[in-house]
Amino acid sequence: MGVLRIGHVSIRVMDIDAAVKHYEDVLGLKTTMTDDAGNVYLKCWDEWDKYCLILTPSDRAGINHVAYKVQDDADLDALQTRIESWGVKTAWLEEGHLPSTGRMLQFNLPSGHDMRLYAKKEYVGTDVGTLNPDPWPDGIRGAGAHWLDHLLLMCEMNPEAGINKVEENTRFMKECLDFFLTEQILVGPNGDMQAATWMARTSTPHDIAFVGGPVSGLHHIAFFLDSWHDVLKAADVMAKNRVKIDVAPTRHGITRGETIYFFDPSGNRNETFAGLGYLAQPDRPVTTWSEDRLGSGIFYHTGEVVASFTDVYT
Ligand code: M3P
Ligand code: FE
Repeated sequence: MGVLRIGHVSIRVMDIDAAVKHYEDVLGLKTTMTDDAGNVYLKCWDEWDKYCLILTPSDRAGINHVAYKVQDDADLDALQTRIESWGVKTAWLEEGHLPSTGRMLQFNLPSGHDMRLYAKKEYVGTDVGTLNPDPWPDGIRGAGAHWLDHLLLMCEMNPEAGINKVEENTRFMKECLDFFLTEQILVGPNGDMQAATWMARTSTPHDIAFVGGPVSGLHHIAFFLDSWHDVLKAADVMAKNRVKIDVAPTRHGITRGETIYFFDPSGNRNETFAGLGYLAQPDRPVTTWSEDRLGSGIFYHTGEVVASFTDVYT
């Protein structure tokens, strides 16, 4: 009951044709629908609901909203009560507000990000089906991403002014949506300030992450790959397609994930992420990264944070 997983993310792109080409040819998503406003809806081959990504034509990059799927329609009413009593206003977006999608409960995270919950989205099935399926379908393109895995939101953090939206979001996700904390970076003179958190509802190390920064925004959306080899192959696909790679294949200490960071043509950061890391459970002890070792948490091999990695986001 409650939140199942990340359902979709809606992002802004400046050149819709270039964006569709990127998400189809490089990541391997397929367009499943377009609408009159020019939005394009796409899904990965291993997903069964109609879309996980909405591309919206705009004059700037960044995130419009992220939506999580809940199990039952009645969960939305129960969660509304909890969210409102926590002190966050909610609104209903009626069925059909987004095509092929049931009613959505809309609210803003303490960091200001637009988040939605929904229970219904049109079922279209995976590309391998459900009867005696092959392990992967014919016609896989590009990196062949399996599914939208997580996103990382940059949240305003200004300790001198007493502002830490990472901590507020983390508390909100735990107290209202039953996410649990898997990992955190603690900083400050007493080492007790959350500068970043990773949280889960599934059994993977994160379904959402928050990192503190000067302003709120989108750091990246991540797509799941099966193996380290698939990550390496994805980098080859990116090189072939002249994609701007931000961080070449490496490993995170945090989550143990194998990763590449790169940009879509509008400058939205993407990640291809492999490895289930460990069995994430609500009673698993939380992993903490201290300020002096946070570089190893982010990039385990070099142990060094690249400035552009945390400074550049949309
Ligand atoms: C991940 C991940 C940052 C760390 C990012 C980690 C932005 O993206 O998937 O574990 O500091
Ligand atoms: Fe990530």
